[in-house]
Amino acid sequence: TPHPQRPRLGSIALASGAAWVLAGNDTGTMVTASPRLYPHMWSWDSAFIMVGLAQLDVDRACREMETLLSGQWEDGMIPHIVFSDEDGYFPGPDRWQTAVVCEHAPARPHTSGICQPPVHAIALRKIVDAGRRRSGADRRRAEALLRSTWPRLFAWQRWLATYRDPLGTGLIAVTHGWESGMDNSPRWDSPYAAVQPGDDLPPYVRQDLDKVCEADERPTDEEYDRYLWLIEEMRRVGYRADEVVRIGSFLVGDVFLTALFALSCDVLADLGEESGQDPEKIAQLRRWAARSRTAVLDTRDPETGLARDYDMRAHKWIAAPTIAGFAPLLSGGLAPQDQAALLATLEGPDWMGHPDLVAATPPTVSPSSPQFMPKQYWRGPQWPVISWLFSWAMRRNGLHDTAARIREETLRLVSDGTFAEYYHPLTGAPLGSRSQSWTAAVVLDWLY
Ligand code: 9WN
Repeated sequence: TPHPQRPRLGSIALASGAAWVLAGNDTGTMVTASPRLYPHMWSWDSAFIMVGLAQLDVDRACREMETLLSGQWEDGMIPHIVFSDEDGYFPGPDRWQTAVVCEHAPARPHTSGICQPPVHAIALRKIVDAGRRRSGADRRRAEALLRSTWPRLFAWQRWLATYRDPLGTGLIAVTHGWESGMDNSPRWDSPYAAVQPGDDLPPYVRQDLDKVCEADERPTDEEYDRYLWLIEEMRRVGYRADEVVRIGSFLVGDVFLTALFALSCDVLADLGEESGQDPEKIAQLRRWAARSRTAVLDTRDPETGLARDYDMRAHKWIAAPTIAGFAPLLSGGLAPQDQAALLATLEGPDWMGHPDLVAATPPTVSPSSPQFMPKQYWRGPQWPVISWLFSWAMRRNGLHDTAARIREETLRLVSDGTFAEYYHPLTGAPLGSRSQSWTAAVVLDWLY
């Protein structure tokens, strides 16, 4: 192998290391996204964390869901951050001021005012399955969580369908790059280029840079000005969902989030059928799933077959060579020959099969592209959690071989035991935060 110097832990050491990471980041009510860089609960992180916790302790996984939903807004939105009482992350509650300016936001816990990808139905699925595999108290706890949580997750999917489908096609829009979870992906370069921070952007001090090894693993100051400006725009309209979509400088149909929306609608509909929920709501979820699945397929570039985001402000397609191009493999519905072609692209020499990769797992940007930056956050590194998501959805869609390969290769990548946020695809070096909870969580799921 080209990198024999990389340390490697066996499965048992790796699983116990992962359990230690989750225990170490647990405040009692929430497992923070990471110890220093992210001392709060992030929406989509928490879902993956629940997937890991479900393998260790069903009751603890249920409590994580309850903590997340204690921050749900009255209109149904699950906010992208539920804040702990820790300091050390900017922007914090003082900057967001959601409870001050928005009637839908809870007074406590403090929350941010934007959302993140809807992967929570997957977490509920995992908790219910873990509870059912065990017996007695665990099973009852998980079934009770299913009953209490299902209507809340339905309201969350409905919020996205109601406020975030401005074209009415099922292509779900984000109003901030943070909502996509892939903050500085090249996907957002052109829409961000059109965002002009106002002279009246209140001053601020970043707190993230001293918590990673090197500043160039994180977004730039110019990017941060735009991130903060969009929040300022939203704060000024009281985070009203319709107003944000109407006035915000950033409005992009996010094909990756749309695929996850479709997938989650179906997963939630399945759980609804199993637990006797309102048939009309279940049918509604199936309709949303079908419409958004089609919307994902309709974004495909006729030449490459890759799915694309759509800039709803500039009225143009965004063709960046990123992992989001493979969104149809998450939401399904491809014709057999199209599915085979997209899989061949993913496994081919521009992506997982690129000869310089240490581990054959999907990088966030194609290493063959001039935009590829191997150390920079969402501009090239491999993110174990994204690999898990593809692997899980592919198994669900019957793509077992690729799913198994991604699992095996990602486990090899993370066997250094640092549980890093992301990894350098050409050296395997850990990057960003260490002891990142969602990395540990997905490793646990894979090893159980
Ligand atoms: C902003 C917590 C989050 C992840 C995102 C990742 C990063 C935050 C940041 O960390 O975003 O939300 O400060 O960079 O991009 O996907 O949920 O792990």
